[in-house]
Amino acid sequence: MKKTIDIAYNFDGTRWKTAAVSIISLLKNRGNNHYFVHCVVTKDMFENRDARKQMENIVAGIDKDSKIEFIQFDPKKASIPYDNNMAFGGGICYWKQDFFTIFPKLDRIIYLDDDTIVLTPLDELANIGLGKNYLMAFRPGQAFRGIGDSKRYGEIQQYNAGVIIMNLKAIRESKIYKTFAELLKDKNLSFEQGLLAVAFKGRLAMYDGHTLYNYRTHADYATRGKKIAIIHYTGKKPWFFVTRKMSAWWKYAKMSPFYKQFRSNWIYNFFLYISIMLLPSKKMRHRLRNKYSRL
Ligand SMILES: [Mn+2]
Repeated sequence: MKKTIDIAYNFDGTRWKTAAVSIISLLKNRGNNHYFVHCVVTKDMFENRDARKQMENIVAGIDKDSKIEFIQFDPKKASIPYDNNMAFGGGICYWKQDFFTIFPKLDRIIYLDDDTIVLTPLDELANIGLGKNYLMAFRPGQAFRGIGDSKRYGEIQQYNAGVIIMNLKAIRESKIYKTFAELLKDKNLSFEQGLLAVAFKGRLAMYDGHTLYNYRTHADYATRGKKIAIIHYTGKKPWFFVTRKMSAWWKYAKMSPFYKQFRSNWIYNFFLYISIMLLPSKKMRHRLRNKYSRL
């Protein structure tokens, strides 16, 4: 019997189309696997029936044995206070520490950011032994906001939070999640990366067999000449601007019903970014980019 692999995404009503592109790449490169794509979403996304239907059609159109579901996340029930404590002004992609309760029946889950492209079947990640580890991830990451902040915690494993395998069973059984809220009071910890790096200290495994391509780090260092399994577009996004490996993203965007919209938005965003580059302050550029970018 073929196994279905559980995958989780987090997104809101503004990022579902890019999540769809990531899901297309996942399904197109599924090999012999099928996926159950669990989308943990905001209220606005959950209530967007048309968007949900379109995503369901995309999945059914590629693989009828794969499934997609939508789960509305309630921040009030979270293990950490989300309001007034947003590391980067967002929040949606910082919910993964609550997966142990969002998926009460699953023993493990593979989490993918919406800005990833999956180029290989993920059965190896789905089957790898996690042992006592709560989390398995790829290098590198940024668990602390600044250098020197790690003194309090000693040697902490930095990891990339865009692609992770979570040992939900171990997290539930150990009740380690009870430490999250207290740890998050330290403002030097970046939201989920810092929180989990510290809470899971000594139980955070690195997966070096596969290769995650993280364009913001040195490509050659990250891949070491190995085949790229997953591309994670940290920093600037291929739907906004010129990025390394952007052709891989556009290949799958082209298979989506949103291609023409992505294309015209990209042209608009490109010129927007170019004009914004002339502005003197980083804060100002960031604010205008967020306000006027089209997706
Ligand atoms: Mn990301």
